[in-house]
Amino acid sequence: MRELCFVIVAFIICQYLYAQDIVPLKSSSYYKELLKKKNEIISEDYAEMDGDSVKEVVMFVSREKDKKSFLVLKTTDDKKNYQEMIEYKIKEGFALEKYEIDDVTGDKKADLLIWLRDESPDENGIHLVIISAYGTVFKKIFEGSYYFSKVEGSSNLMEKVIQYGEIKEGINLADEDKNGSKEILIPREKKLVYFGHTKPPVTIVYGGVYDVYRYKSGSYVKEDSPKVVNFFVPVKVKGIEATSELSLRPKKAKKGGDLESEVLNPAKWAADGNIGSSWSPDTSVAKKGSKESIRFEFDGSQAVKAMIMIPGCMDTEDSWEPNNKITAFSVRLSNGTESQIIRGKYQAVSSPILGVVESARAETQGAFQYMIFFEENTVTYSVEIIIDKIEKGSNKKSPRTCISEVLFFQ
Ligand SMILES: [Ca+2]
Ligand SMILES: [Ca+2]
Ligand SMILES: [Ca+2]
Repeated sequence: MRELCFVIVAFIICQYLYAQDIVPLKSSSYYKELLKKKNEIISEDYAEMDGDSVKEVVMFVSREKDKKSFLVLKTTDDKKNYQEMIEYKIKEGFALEKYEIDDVTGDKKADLLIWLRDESPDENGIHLVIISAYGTVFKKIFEGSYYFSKVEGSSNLMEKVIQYGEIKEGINLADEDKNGSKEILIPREKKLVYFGHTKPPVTIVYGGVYDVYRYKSGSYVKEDSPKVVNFFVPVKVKGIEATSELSLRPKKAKKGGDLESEVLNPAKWAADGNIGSSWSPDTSVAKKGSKESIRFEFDGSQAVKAMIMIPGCMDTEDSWEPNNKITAFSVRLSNGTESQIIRGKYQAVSSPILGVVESARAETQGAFQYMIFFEENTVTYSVEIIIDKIEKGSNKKSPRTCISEVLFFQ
């Protein structure tokens, strides 16, 4: 019992001596001065921020004229007083949402996260400031804002929004960086299309673009390339068939052999992942009045949200212009529903197609692609593209009709 008492007394003495070592905040002249200047202390936290084993004081104060600030304090060298290492003044028009003391930089030292709200009546914005110690210097290592879209809530009921995935609105801190620091992701834009010709008009959100900030030697730096998130997932094609394939027929049969032709542009080249290879029908064997088509089959019943169709011959840089351009084609699903797409008349599409967007391709001058959006919940075993109309290329002798690549998405 005596020994135990001794230990307890020693412990109390040690505590007292340690407490004597560093002056308590409230008895410091810094604190008295602060109160004298009519500062109101709203909160007071202790955290190790710079790695010297002495905790810093994080204070939230209301200064004169209702101006609020965060202060990070360190003890003076003689440990008899406190000094301000940094002051972050909350900007006019902003209010404190919350603050957090957490390590976001991955160095096991606490950082101060100040979340602010834009108080303007017609704005809904969030603002984040991160204060951290880099070596012995306390500084602001990140400052960024995000404004929530106002469309939500007040959106027109006559319009429909099909959102194929989630865009994380706000300022997102993600544990994605390998060095242990958190990555900051802020949505920059949505990848969307708007079709005004449908009843009701429809907006399809199929992806998002985020600005990415990474912690690099003492500061959060914005990455040059944003993070692009695509909600569409590619669908594998199981089989491809075409009404004909452009072939080279030998003029003479080999002795005793058959007239064997060499296929130049097989159907499978329309979905081989290579823009430079294409399917071409063999128009010389086509029956009069019949249309050429190519049919893509999936591995069973498949949900299809969109497809990209890249027409034109792009095997060489100058093969696009001399060859034929497909200006009208139909898309037929396994249940027989069919819709025709006419270049430049995209409002004329019907079920199962919701809308079409044409965009230029970078490979060759003049080249373009059709991005075709299907109605919601479209399911099919196959997609057939029927060539309805072509515009002859400048090569009058033997122009080809090509489909370079077709991609499907679910
Ligand atoms: Ca410290
Ligand atoms: Ca840290
Ligand atoms: Ca190809």
